[in-house]
Amino acid sequence: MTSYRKDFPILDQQVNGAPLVYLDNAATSQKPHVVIDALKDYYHRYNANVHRAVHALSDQATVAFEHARDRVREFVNAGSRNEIIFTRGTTESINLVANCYTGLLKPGDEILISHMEHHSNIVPWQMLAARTNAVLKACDVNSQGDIDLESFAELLTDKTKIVAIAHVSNALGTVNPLQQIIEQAHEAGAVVVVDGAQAVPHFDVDVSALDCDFYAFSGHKMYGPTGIGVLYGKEKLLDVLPPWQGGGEMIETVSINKSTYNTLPYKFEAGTPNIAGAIGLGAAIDYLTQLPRDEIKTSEDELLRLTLSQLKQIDGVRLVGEPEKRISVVSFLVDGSHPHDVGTLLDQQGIAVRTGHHCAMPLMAQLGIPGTVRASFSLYNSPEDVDRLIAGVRKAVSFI
Ligand code: C6P
Repeated sequence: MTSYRKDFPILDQQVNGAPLVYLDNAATSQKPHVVIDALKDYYHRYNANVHRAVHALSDQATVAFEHARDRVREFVNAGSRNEIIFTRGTTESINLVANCYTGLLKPGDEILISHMEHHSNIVPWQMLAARTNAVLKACDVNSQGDIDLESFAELLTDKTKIVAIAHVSNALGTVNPLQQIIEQAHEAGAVVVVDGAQAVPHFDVDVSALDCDFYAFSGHKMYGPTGIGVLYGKEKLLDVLPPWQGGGEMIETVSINKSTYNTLPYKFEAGTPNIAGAIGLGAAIDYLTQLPRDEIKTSEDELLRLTLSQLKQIDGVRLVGEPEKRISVVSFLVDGSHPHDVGTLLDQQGIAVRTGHHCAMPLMAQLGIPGTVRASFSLYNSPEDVDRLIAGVRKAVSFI
């Protein structure tokens, strides 16, 4: 297996006296040279605003920005570039949809989510429900960490107008049976919003094959910069949704009392966008798509298998969630200790993990725990990183 570690300059450093083992990839991934170079190149050579001027630099920036949109379209296999809206990230993408549906829901309509969702896929729907007097419902998650499909089917009714569901759980790594969920939701007449933040970094996503209505993701979890993300939406739905933010770029004409709006995708991109971020995201997609993704998935799965089997052998360690299908994310607890203490002891050994509720408090409540220690793997992690983690956990257990 090729090592991709050398592509990521930040990994070549010592933390607390030990070589860095970075296992917090679900929070944000590191950036390869090519992405850092793309950002630098934009600011060094052609920084200018997009779509607004006739001068050469603006033209060059616009071409690069729009090229990034084309790369995103190909990456998720959307039917049209009009369906790709640049946002700040998954959170903003979901907020965009939730805001735009304000005028389309009526009192008593229902929004269905799951207990597994990240707060970004809960709070915007609570706010939408409060604005419209719609009802927010959440299906159960079982103790394995899978969505309870019976509970989902029970809660899905002809009143359900929106189903919002994660493709992959950030806290447990569960890969949800999206195809089935989407088919059932469509039969009930609901649109489906997918939170794809944890999916796109790990496997190919085809929004056309999935037939989801909206798909949200962030650049920074898939080797791109922070502050840039994507909302994919079916063109026929985006066409009828009203814009959510007003300002430059999203308009066609403006008079003091009235404005007409730009065509897609610009109708949803008010103001100067994150130009460097979009260009950096395009570079991240170029980087990812030239790699053997299936091979990388197999190696990430092997790291997951190794970690699970070795953690199970440590007395006092309890794995949280054993979902049917999962990506390389492992949540666990150490008896008699708070996750933060374990995380701190690992950090002292140069191992970066995340601890806490992972912005999934309703999931933690369903599982009856306050939080977990979470190790999340990426394409640059290796079996040596697993060895370091296991040795680190053993040491932490011996201290506690
Ligand atoms: N999860 C984690 O450590 P933003 O912040 O907009 O890029 O992504 C929000 C988000 C939405 N959905 C899921 C499934 C996510 O995992 C995240 C971000 C990070 O798990 C930070 S809380």
